[in-house]
Amino acid sequence: MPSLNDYLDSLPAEDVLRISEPTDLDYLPTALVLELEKRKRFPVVVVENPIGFDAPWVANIFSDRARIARIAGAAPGTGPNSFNDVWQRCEAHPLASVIVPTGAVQQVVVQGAEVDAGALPISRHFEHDAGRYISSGILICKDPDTGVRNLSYQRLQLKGPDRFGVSLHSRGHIWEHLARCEARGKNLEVAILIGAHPAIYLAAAAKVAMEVDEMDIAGAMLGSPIELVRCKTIDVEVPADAEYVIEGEILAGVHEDEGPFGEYTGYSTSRSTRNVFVVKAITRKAKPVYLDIIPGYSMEHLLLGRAAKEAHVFSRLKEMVPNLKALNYPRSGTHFHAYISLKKSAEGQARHALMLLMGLDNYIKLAVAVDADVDVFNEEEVLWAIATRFQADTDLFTVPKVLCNRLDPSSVDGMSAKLALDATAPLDWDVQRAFPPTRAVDWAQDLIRNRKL
Ligand SMILES: Cc1cc2nc3c(=O)[nH]c(=O)nc-3n(C[C@H](O)[C@H](O)[C@H](O)COP(=O)(O)O)c2cc1C
Ligand SMILES: [Mn+2]
Repeated sequence: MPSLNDYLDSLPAEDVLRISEPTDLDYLPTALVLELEKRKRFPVVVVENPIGFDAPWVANIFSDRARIARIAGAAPGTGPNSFNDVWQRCEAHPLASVIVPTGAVQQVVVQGAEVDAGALPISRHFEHDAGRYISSGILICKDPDTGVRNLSYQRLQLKGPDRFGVSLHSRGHIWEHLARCEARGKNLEVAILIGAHPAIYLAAAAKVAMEVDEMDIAGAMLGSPIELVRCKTIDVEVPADAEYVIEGEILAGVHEDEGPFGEYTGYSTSRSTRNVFVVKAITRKAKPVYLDIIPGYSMEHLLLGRAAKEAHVFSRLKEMVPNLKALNYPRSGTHFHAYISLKKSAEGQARHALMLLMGLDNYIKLAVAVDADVDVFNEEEVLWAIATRFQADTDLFTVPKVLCNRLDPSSVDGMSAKLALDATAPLDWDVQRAFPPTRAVDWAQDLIRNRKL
């Protein structure tokens, strides 16, 4: 089973920015990644010698769509064998993981009074963050009723050698598991996975049915079952080749202040379920690599959060709208805007698609439909379609007071208004786009290629 190191070794050298001089993990790597983003550069960043820690630190793996496609074994773009195609296959045919007796993740085991979570190279990201945060921890737990495993991300604020604050603000499956445990007066056993093959990270970000184990989707993506080992102190299994695992429990009925933390909206927020995770053991490889995810409004946080969702929503929507071409959640909308293109075959179809889209994902506040000749991944083209194929008195509709994501600072009582724009042209439109003829475009493309322009 490939590990994080196997993945890093597979990257072309030009995709990786290595920093070998001793570097402070507080704020510096986050600032570097965000400055690179402004310059449209998205390398994987490796801090080889973080000051005060004895393990290398890596981030920014998920900041590039083509890289995400390669992780899943998919081709870049929206053509055949695209990420959406591969994701759909893996979701339809998950591969059950297997339990093995030993794993590299347990080469070093620290328990009891020896536990010191602060010794992990956990960075500080944003100025107003309450402290050092694990933003890349995959929380693995089991439904106390069915035993079905769940993987999801929850931010973890380091509070002491064996204590973290944690926010289950998305009200996801782990929130439900905890509620079920609390009803029985029990804590929820959780293993925090830090560092594994990025396919496991892509799968953990998926919102699939509660009966589906995200680990099995990762297995399908890698084409072989994920090998798991049993944790030392809790009844949870973790990838045998992981870098670090923190074993412990989320306490039933205990709440403490947590946050603020820089969230994907681009704002610092204290909104939190204020839960508490207590560490029982830390296991790791003899030479681990710490994987971080730059949080906030960073490209990797947004792309990781949306890759599987986009594929899932796209395939659900295409079941109802077969002539759907593409779906993009543009970065500018954090997770609140979505653009679709379709080859309309009947008037009213775009509006039908927009209603379905907003129904499939309650985060969406603005949905825009354009014709198939418009590239939804190019935001300027989408705005051009709005400029030239859309009239605000007839081509939009709004729905007031619908369930939304509470991290939207403009939302009111967990609700927001939904806005849909139909920027498709009428079917009988006789307006021609102005393009040079194909032979001229071919000539220009050849010249650019030959002169390496
Ligand atoms: C990098 C990253 C960080 C996240 N942080 C949190 C968090 O702090 N709290 C939370 O409730 N959800 C967070 N999420 C969202 C959930 O982890 C995500 O929606 C997940 O797919 C939910 O899984 P589930 O459907 O199994 O509940 C985060 C997602 C990503 C990609
Ligand atoms: Mn789940």
